[in-house]
Amino acid sequence: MKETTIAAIATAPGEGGIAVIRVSGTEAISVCDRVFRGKKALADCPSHTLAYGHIVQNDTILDEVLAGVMRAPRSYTGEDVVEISCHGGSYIARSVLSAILSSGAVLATRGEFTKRAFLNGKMDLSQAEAVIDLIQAESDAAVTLSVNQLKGRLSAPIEAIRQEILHLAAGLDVMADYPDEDVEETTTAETETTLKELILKLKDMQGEAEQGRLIREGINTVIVGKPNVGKSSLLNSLSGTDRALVTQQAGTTRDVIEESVRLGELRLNLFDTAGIRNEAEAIEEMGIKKAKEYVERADLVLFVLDASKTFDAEDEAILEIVKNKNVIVVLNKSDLERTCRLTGVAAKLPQVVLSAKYSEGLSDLEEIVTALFSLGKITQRQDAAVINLRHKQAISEALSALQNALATLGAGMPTDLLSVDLRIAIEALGTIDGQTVSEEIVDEIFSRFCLGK
Ligand SMILES: Nc1nc2c(ncn2[C@@H]2O[C@H](COP(=O)(O)OP(=O)(O)OP(=O)(O)O)[C@@H](O)[C@H]2O)c(=O)[nH]1
Ligand SMILES: [Mg+2]
Repeated sequence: MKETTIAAIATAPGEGGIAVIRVSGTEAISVCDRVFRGKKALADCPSHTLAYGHIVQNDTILDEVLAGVMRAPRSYTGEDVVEISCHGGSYIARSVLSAILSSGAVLATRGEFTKRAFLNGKMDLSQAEAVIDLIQAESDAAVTLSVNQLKGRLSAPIEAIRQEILHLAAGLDVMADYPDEDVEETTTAETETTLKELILKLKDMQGEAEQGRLIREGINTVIVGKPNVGKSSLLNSLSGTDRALVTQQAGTTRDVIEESVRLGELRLNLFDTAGIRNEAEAIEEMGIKKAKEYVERADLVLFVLDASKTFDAEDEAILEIVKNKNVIVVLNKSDLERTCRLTGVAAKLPQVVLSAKYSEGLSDLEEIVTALFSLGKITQRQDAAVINLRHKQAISEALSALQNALATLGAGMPTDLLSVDLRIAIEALGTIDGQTVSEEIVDEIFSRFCLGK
């Protein structure tokens, strides 16, 4: 089937110095030549050169442009590509695009340029996903991680692991097919060692993935504590807003308030909750129930105490709710005289002394959060790659298949059973760079792109 030639405006909508119309496909150059008037035809221009000229439709000059010609396969999509830079402003860009469409191109769908790049082998699927992440990245660290993924830092190690499993599976197949032959035997002990190594490697990648998620999507941080300790003040102080209502009255916050804030290199998705106390009114009870639900899904809990009050049984009760989480004890109201003494489990938790009201000590909090998630390491590591939910699922699928294989081996079961597990792992890892991924998933991924990319 002959691929169509596609075109779209590649630059952001709105006013701008220039706008770029990108055209890709076997007919890209001839389609553009039908409306381009320059010293010579684009068909006669060498690859990777710019030609000056005009876009003309029905004898009317639409705009003065520069057209860049990139011949296959040395282009973004791997096909012939023409990029026409015209004057900015959506009216001009749209009329140039419309001229190109009427001379034979069709409008590109979302992500179609990048999808073609993938289908033509210019990048693998995880690299294509990195393009989306890069467009949507919000922090420097997230940009670095996406660029790494774009360079193939994720697919290369995954592919290496996949190859090792393939090798292992092939060895087992040989043994199954020629049980009596004196072929080089993969011994059970060797297989076991290899499996264990592979499992460790995948677990490592999972850990890295988790950190990648925290950097890109932010750390889900729930602020809990007794009423009136300054939870809402902390949210306001960290976000530099008056988003949450602060009063001297205990029980001010009734519903969960959410605000995303930057803390140095990190992004925290903060959730301010209702103060937790034993003798709460019915309406407060609902808020408290919600607070507990949020704690369950939290990556981090900021347990706020009033440093000028004593640590009591109610605080102990809250600690009981959050104890399985990453908890930082925030001793707030450091401007007042300190009477709070932490005892027992609480004394062993990481703690920070600060004043939410006067925004003092916030950088100490940043330091502790960074240390707790060892994110300092990952933001500085230039070779780390971000892993999205799809990659994560593929890795866990492969991981549990390998663990099954190990168990099968341990139970002394026949090796062909092992092969089944290995195939599952190979299949799962192959979906990461798109070797074994279904068309549906490919379409879903590219539909997340913006037009013209
Ligand atoms: N002195 C001092 N007062 C503070 C500080 N932080 C908060 N406060 C005061 O403590 C009171 C309660 O603050 P909030 O932020 O509303 O406390 P909360 O924990 O959200 O309270 P609830 O929503 O009722 O659970 C207010 O009067 C704040 O001004 C601080 O660092 N120092
Ligand atoms: Mg509050």
